Amino acid sequence: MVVTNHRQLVPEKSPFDLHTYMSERQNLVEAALNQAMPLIYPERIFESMRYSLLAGGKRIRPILCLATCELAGGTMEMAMPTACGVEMVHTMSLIHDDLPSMDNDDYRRGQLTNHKVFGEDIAILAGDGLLAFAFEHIALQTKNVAPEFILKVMAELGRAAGAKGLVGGQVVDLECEGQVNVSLETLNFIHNHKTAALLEVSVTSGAMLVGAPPDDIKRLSNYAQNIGLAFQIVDDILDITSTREQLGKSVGKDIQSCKATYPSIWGLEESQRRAQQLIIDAKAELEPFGEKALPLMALADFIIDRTH
Ligand code: GRG
Repeated sequence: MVVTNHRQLVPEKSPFDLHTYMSERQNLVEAALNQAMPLIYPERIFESMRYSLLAGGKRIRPILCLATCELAGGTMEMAMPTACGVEMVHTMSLIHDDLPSMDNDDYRRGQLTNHKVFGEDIAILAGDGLLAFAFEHIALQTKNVAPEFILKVMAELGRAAGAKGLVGGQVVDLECEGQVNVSLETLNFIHNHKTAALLEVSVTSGAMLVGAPPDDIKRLSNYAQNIGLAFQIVDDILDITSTREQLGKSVGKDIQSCKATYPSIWGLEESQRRAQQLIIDAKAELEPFGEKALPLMALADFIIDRTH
């Protein structure tokens, strides 16, 4: 723990070259996604799915999945189809989130949103296509992993994506639109489901593929829930403090639409402090894993240090 002049608590940083680690894995994930989704007939839908899937993005979810598989004694090859699967589900959720009937956004990942380029009908179908393909890809392409572990991962991903996860969080978010006095409990429900659920399965699935013991999965799950909430708090902060060029998507929408966010409840400084505390708590869960957890420690730091 580092105490600054302002007596703020700042999580201790890990001695790890995260930049190199992330860019190596980002390149591997890009190549795997590109190969998984070739441009075939009917080209229009594959073009639309590839447009969003290969538009960059930080690839934090697949990188977490690869990291926990290695931590648990597996290889990146074993986890790559699942890593691609979680990124496909994430990308489809962004496409649908941006639709006029949802957030109605024009920019995502530094380019026009899917429906702006391909039309709403194709954008909905691109999301559907990516969601279905994520499961097909995990089932068919995962190698050297026991079938029961693959099945468990697919079940957990289905749960995280559906009404007990992202879909449920999105529904409550839509219900709260335009409402003043959204409670902290409701805000936490929204983000535990909309944001943390997919981060959680990204983290736990890597370890599940090698049959990690329940205690380890529990610790990883606690780590993921903490970084998941911190991730959303930072997202809310960046919507206020960042620019469209930096984020690659529209900014300032939360304030314009009077949306309940963590900074609207706690203020910016307290939101920052709470995000930092969540990162400290997340890293504490990893202590029993020792050196093996260095990448996950550094990824937790990245979540609050990120500028986009
Ligand atoms: C999953 C079946 C299914 C439907 C989708 C629309 C919807 C239901 C849910 C919305 C989920 C959503 C968009 C949550 C926000 C999560 C979030 C913080 C996204 C930003 O993630 P980053 O910063 O983005 O990792 P990049 O572009 O870097 O990947």
